[in-house]
Amino acid sequence: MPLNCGIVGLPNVGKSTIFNALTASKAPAANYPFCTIDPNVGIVPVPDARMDRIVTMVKPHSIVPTTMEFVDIAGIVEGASKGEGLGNQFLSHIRQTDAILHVVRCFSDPEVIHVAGGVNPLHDIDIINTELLLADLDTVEKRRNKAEKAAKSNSATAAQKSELSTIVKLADVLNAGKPARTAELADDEKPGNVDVITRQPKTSSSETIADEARKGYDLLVIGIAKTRNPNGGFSKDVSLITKGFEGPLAVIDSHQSNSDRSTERPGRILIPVNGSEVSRRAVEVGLTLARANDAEVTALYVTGNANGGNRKNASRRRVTRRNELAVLKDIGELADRYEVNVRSTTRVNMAPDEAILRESKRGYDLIVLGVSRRPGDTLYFGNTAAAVLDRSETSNLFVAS
Ligand SMILES: Nc1nc2c(ncn2[C@@H]2O[C@H](COP(=O)(O)OP(=O)(O)OP(=O)(O)O)[C@@H](O)[C@H]2O)c(=O)[nH]1
Ligand SMILES: [Mg+2]
Repeated sequence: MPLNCGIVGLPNVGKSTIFNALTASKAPAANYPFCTIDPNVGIVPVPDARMDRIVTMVKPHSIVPTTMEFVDIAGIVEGASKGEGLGNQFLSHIRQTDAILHVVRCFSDPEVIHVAGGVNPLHDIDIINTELLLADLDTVEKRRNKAEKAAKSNSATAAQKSELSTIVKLADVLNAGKPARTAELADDEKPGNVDVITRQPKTSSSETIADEARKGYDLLVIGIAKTRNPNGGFSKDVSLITKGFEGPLAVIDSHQSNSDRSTERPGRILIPVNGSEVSRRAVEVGLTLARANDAEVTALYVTGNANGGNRKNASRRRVTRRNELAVLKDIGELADRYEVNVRSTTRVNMAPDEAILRESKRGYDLIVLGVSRRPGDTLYFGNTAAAVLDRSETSNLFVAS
């Protein structure tokens, strides 16, 4: 669902002018207050450099950028919540939007009328905020009576009780002149259920992504700032986003700071392989990235401890060696198809996580690791992936089918 954004402010401050600039529309914008009465609506595609970059890599058949809807709302004046100007008409239009864009006049132009007497941005901001706050207080007080009766009846449900406690907390902050979003609500107290304007976002961004992901996608790619939990494993946000998503996952654990973003192209990519389906998938993803970034790839063959020095294991080692040759041959053929140069290397007598961590110190920009998801509330890809996540100093991309 595209987001929508309501444009609010005093009359004649330039809301429709900004709306026209944002949406390339021709809504009337003229030098008299209340030029806009019925809201103007415009929908625009949202440009995104990250999407452009993905498009150059995967060359999709169609590209559908997300959109943003702007709603240019009638001007608000002092006393609007009590019926001044266009009164409460504007409120229903603001309540239907996800975000509020507050336009404040800072230009001085004697030709353009200022409804509050003179240009004073701080005072103007205050007028609008106060009107929104008073409108919210009105809404909350209207709901309070009904909520009190419902919560105090013998058959009151938990939802009815939490609605009343939400309303009481909202009324307290609004009466103290603070916006509804400053109320400290418990997890089950949802301001979204009480239709206030100065509200908090209904959910955290991780929950919003998780809700969207559950609708069913063929691949969920997660690239967020905090992927690691300081006590080990993936962060709470990563687990929250992936909870309930059952399809293939790609989790990017970036070790670059924001200021490094311009040099984000990986130049050397390490792909641990062992012949499993998941590691082959990681090879395909790694080769795709390498081709798009003109990067070098090293395939690291890891075998667990089957290569151990025990002489009795000689025949097992021969099987392993055959497996290694078959895997590396397969990668060589894939690399030819992707037109990427691949170097291969093997580390013997070493657990896979040790082998990967040791090799990763040789100046790689990215490790692409094929993994399988294990059941549970927190995201867990097994011991090898956990060790790489906790200890590697390189950025990682975990690819799970
Ligand atoms: N000098 C100057 N004039 C501006 C600027 N922005 C808007 N205006 C003028 O201000 C007047 C009002 O602009 P609108 O965009 O209609 O303002 P509005 O906030 O939509 O007004 P209402 O719909 O009446 O609430 C118009 O004559 C605009 O040309 C600006 O940045 N500088
Ligand atoms: Mg207007």
